[in-house]
Amino acid sequence: MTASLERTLVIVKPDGYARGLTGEVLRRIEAKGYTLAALHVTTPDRERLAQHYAEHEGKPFYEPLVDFMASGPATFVIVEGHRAIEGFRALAGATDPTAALPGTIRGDLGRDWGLKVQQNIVHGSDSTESAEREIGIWFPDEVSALR
Ligand code: RTP
Ligand code: MG
Repeated sequence: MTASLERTLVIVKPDGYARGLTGEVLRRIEAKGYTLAALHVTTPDRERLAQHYAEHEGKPFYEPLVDFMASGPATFVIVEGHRAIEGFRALAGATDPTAALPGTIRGDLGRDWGLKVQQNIVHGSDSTESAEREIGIWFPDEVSALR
């Protein structure tokens, strides 16, 4: 194993699930050559969402973000591959789906709906530390499962 083999936590958020875009997102991840190491569908509970989004507590979009994320089923995925954290962030595109470049998940499939929070289809961990922290929240049995 080389140091660049990484795991990242991807979430197809409730908007992506409700719009039937889960398969399209997973297709892009697989087409890029990353591995789907674990996957489950659940409506996220507020307690774990508060842990997941702790860095955003107090920001104007925090409460709408937790409400949105708790609003319905989402798909949680551990994605594996060399430099998968940066690679998935590139696939996802910019946070604001209006500004996200065409060719990215958010740029191709997302838009601004005029809501208090950006509904932007996917989440991807932003560092190795975040990835391991987030995997520990949503996949407690997979904490040291990197193959
Ligand atoms: P993510 O964590 O979901 O992968 O997205 P990100 O790093 O690109 O964005 P981040 O700054 O971590 O924000 C987390 C999520 O909060 C929502 N958000 N809405 N002003 C807004 O309306 C706003 N700002 C952030 C988005 O759903 C974003 O993905
Ligand atoms: Mg983030």
